[in-house]
Amino acid sequence: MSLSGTSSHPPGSTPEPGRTIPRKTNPGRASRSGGEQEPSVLELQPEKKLEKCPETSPLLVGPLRVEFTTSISLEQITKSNPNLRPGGRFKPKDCEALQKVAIIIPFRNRDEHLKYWLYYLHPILQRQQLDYGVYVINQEGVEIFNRAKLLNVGYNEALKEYDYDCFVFSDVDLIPMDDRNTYRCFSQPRHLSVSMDKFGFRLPYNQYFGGVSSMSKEQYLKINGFPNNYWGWGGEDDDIYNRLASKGMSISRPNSEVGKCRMIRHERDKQNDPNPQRFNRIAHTRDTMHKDGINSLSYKVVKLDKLELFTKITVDVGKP
Ligand code: BGN
Repeated sequence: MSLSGTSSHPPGSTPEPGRTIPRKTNPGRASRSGGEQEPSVLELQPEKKLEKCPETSPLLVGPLRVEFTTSISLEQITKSNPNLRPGGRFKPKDCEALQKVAIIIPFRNRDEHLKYWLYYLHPILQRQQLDYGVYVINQEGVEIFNRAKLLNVGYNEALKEYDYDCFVFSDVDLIPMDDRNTYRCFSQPRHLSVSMDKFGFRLPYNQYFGGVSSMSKEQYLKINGFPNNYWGWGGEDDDIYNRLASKGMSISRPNSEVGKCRMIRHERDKQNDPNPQRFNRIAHTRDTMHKDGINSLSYKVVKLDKLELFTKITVDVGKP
C-alpha cells in the first residue's frame, strides 16, 4: 500500500468501526414493490443524545505516583481497562466528550516503555473524559530515526479512521504525574511536558516544545504540520516551535505542579544519533516550512494492527 500526504479519501470519511450509523432511507430509489419502505424499529428510536461532558472532569484525582519498577503484562493492562474498544479507543459512556483526541506516539523497539505508557495513560485519559484513540507509529527498518515525520504519519493515518479534532504528540517514555494535565487541545498549541524529572522539574529553555505537545487540526494545518527531514536526534521540536512562532501563535502550558512528569531512563539508540544538520535546519524554518510538511509527506504503510490497547502502524518512511 502506498500512501502520500494527500490521502485518497478525505479525513473522517471512513465510518469508525463499532459505531452504529443510523440507516437512512434513500429517497431517490423506489423499493422493489414500488411503494414506500417501512422504517425499521431501530430507525424510529431517536439516538440517545448525551449531554456534553463538563469542562473539568469530576473524575480527576490530581497528583499520581509514577514508578517504573514492577514489570507489567499487556494482558493485565487490558483486564484493568475493560471499556476500551479495539485499537485502543475510548469514549465516555455518560457524556459527550468535548474533544476527539488522537494520541500519536513515534516508536521503535521500545516495548517495555510502551507498556508503562499504556498502563499509566489509559486510566488517566478515561478519567479525563476524552473521546480518544492511541496510535503507535512504528518506524520500520534500521535507518536513522525520524520522529517528526512519524508524527506527520500519525496525524494522517488517525484522520483516515475518525474525525479527530485534536492531536497529542507524545514520546513513549513520558508519563504525566498529575491527571489534571489534560491531554486535549487549547486555543493555542499546548506544551504538556513542562516539568520533567530529567530537567529537575523545570523547563530546559522557554521555547522548549519537545516531549508531549498538543495541537488542534487547525493549528497543525496552519504550520503545514511538521518537518519531514530531521533524521536523528534533536532540533525537530525547535523547528515546530519556529513554525508556530512564525504564524503568530504562542505556547499554552499547565503550571509546573500540574505539568510534572517522569521520563523512563534509557540509553539513546544508535539509530538516533544527534543530527549534525539540526543547527542549520532550525535557522531556516521560515523558508522551508511551506514546502516541507504535511503537504509533502510520503511514506508506505507496511502493517496496520488494531490491537486491544493501541493501533500499531508500521511504516517505511524512507531514508535521508
Ligand atoms: C535541545 C534540542 C531539542 C531537545 C532539547 C531537550 C537542538 C537544536 C540545536 C540547538 N535542540 O538542545 O531537540 O528536545 O534540547 O533535550 O539540538
